[in-house]
Order: sequence, then structure tokens, then C-alpha cells
Amino acid sequence: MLSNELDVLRAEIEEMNLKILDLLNQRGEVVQKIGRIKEMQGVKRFDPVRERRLLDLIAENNDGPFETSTLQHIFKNIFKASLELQEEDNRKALLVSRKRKPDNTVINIKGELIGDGNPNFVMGPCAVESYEQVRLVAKAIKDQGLTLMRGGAFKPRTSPYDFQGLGFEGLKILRQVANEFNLAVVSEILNPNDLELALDYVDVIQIGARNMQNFDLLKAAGSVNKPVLLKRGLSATIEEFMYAAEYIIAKGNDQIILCERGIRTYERATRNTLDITAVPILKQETHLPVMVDVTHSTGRKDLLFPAAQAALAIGADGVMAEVHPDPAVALSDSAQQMDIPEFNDFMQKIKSTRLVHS
Ligand SMILES: [Mn+2]
Repeated sequence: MLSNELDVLRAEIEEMNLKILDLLNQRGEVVQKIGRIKEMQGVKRFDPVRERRLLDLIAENNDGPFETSTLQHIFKNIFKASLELQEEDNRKALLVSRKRKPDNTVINIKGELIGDGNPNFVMGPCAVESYEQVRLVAKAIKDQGLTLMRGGAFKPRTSPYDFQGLGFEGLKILRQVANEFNLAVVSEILNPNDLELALDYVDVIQIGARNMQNFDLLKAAGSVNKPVLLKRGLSATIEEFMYAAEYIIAKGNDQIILCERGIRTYERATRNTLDITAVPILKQETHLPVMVDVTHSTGRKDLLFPAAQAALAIGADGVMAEVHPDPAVALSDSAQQMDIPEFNDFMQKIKSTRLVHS
């Protein structure tokens, strides 16, 4: 008889569990509706006053046998899960997310397709120093059959006393040399006010690591019809990186290339720590092309090739690195730039790994 009673009680428990499950999911649906209303009104999702009221309500109505503190603990977990449900919905809705757009975004830069499955290479000096310097690098780029040339005209430097770049004079040099060799110019813009004028000189607007959360600049870059190469901030999480890209796309510009360039960690063997798994995560989470800057992530010439190999193997759409005709006299990043023979060797090794279909 007793064992029969146990079975009956257990069956009762199972039924109650299913009822609780059903109620929890019903609750979840209501929470999602609330999340959407809050989203439209721009109201914060977490409301501590409201949460306190809900907990007090549990206390007032608890007739046992559970302790109030036990029940409050359980309900706090339900609240937490609900908040996460709202945040997940918000992430799903991001314009950069693959959930929003399943197909890869492919960007056409003067005929070169970024994100079509074939790797691209963005090469050039850290900073534009002179016409002749840029011209030597451009020729080497052209000789390797590449089309994307980087070069810094506006340089955000750690110290205000370091070389700050040639500014618009540098952009003019880049444009002139690029036209000569039929290359595309990738160059960083620091100030939203310079953007409009810079459009005449650059084919890709670069937003550097130090400006990843310069929201005015992101919005300005989102308002123009020009591809943007957005670098990950020095201490930015992948989520923050995605939200930075969202600032650009939200203004209407969906031509965005994400660039992993290493993050700051306690490790000192490299300049930064290349977060290589950020590449497949960004490829899964977003529909945007992802590149890896091997120069600024490693800060070491001996690691450029292995890092580039790793980047391509893990699914990066491209690799960025710095090349200078005479790195020893470069005005910035002199230790980590390749000279032209080193660059030729680097490209030769890349091509021989057959990761590149030329
Ligand atoms: Mn540099």
C-alpha cells in the first residue's frame, strides 16, 4: 500500500513540475514583451525598485513550509534568468548579427572582394612619412599582386610628443601613389570633422583601436557610403566590439570589416595578446568580414608569419601587416615593421601554404 502511495505522490510532483515549467515559460514570454516595450522606450531593463517590490510580495504572501529567504533566493534566480532572456533578445536583434542576416557580407573595394572566402592582405607603412617611402611600399604591394594599401596619416600616439602624422598631406601622398599603382587606400581617421574631406582620398576609413568607442566617430562613419575597417579596442570584449560595429551599421553603413589586433593582457612576450578565437566567434556571431592585424597584436617580426597562418587557418578573411622600406628609421613602430625583402618572403611563405588561391 505504502509503495503505491509513494508512486501517487511522485506522480503528483511530476505534474506540479510540469505546471511550474509551463508557468515559468509563460512568465518568460511576458518578460520578453516587457523587454520589447522597454527597448522602444529606451528604458533600462534592470529596475532594482521593482525587484525589491517583487521580493517583498513573496515575503508577504509566504505561508510556508519554505522559508522566505529560500523562496526569495529561488525567485532572484528567476529574475536573473528573465533579465538574461531580454538581453539575449536584444543581441539577436543586432543589425551586425548573423541571426539578423545569415549570409556573409562581402565588401567590394575597387574590385577586390573582402569576405568572399579568399583571403585579402592589407599592407603598408605604419605612418606616411614621404612620397618616396610610400611609393617604394606601393610598388612592392603591386608586385605581389595585392591591391589594398594601408598607411597612417593621422597617428594616435601614446605620447603627445611622438610623431603625430602628416595629416591631410599624408592622405594626399597615399592617394597620389595609390592612383599611380591602381591600389586602394586604407587610412585611419581620428576626428569626425575630418571625415568628409578624407573621403576624397581614402577607399576605406580605418577606425583605430584607441577610437573603437569614440561614438561620435562611429556614428559619423556610419553616415557615409564608404567601407569602414574597425579595429578592436585594446581592452574591449568581443561584445563591446560588436556593439561598436552596431553604432556604424545603425546609421546605415553596412560595409564594415572587423579587425582583431590583440588585446592587453599580463603577457609581455608579445606587444598584445592575439585573441585568435575572436575570429571564429565574430564570424559566427556576425555576418561581417574579419581580419587580423599581425603587426600590432604580436609586435614581433618573427611572429608575423605564424600569426598570419593561424589567422587564415581559423577563418580570417584577411591579414593586415606593416611594411616600411627602411624600418630602422621609421617614425613609428620601427621594430615591428617588415622591410620589403621580408615582406616578399612573408607573402611567398603565405602563398606556398596554399591558403591563398591566386
Ligand atoms: Mn603601427
